[in-house]
Amino acid sequence: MFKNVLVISDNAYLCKEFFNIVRNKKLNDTSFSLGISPFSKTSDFDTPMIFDLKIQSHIDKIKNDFDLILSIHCKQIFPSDLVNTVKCINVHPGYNPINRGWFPQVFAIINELPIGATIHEIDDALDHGAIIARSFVNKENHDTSLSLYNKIIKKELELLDSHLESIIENTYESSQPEIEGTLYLKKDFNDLLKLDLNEQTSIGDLINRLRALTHGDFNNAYYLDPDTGKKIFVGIKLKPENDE
Ligand code: 0FX
Repeated sequence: MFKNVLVISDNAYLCKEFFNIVRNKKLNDTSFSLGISPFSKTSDFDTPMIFDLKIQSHIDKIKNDFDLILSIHCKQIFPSDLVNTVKCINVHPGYNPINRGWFPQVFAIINELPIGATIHEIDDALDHGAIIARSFVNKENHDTSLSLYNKIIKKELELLDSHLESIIENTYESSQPEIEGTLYLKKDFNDLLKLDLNEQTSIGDLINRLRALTHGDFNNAYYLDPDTGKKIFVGIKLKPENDE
């Protein structure tokens, strides 16, 4: 049974929902603390500690004070020293090993792959360790990055709700990913953003690219205005008939 859990995150919404799950479960023998990265806004979180995983004294403090680290969208890479000393578990917004890495729903739309959410042990590679729980979400042809992301976040919280006790009690079963899968990085996302006005493509591929890059108010896809050289941001609106 783990007694001192560090929840480390850079996602305020998921943190809030996670601590609601913890409160509802009345896990009285375990204490949960919150840590965030130095680049996250402290005021978005409820009294967090700040941990920079590049600073050895911060890593040593974590190793000393906690017996389980739960990463819920923490944007820092976990150093080997940490993952090989303390049990580290990650909640990933993709179905491992199909959708490893950065903004997985974007690549699931572009590459027409299924997607879901995964809870897994952290090892030395990204989104790679033994799988504790995973589940697909219903990806539809009119999903944008945002609508698909919302389904995945909901699924992550469902998985946490149903597996938290077995994780805390250290009684969960896990299995190794079947294959290595594909790992997408931030650079792969950035490489998708600029649209070449002269590129020949199918309407299907163009719609997929635009829905993969449409995420609320984010200025993602753009082309350069041939007259002014200015970036013109592009998004797409999709609505199935009879959908309100
Ligand atoms: O916290 P998170 O939802 O997740 C990201 C990675 O996708 C994930 O693999 C990693 N484990 C985690 C630590 O960080 O990221 P976010 O809150 O920065 O962005 C949420 C979504 O917003 C993202 O999936 C796509 C969209 N987005 C975000 C940014 C910053 C955009 O479409 N454009 C952007 O510039």
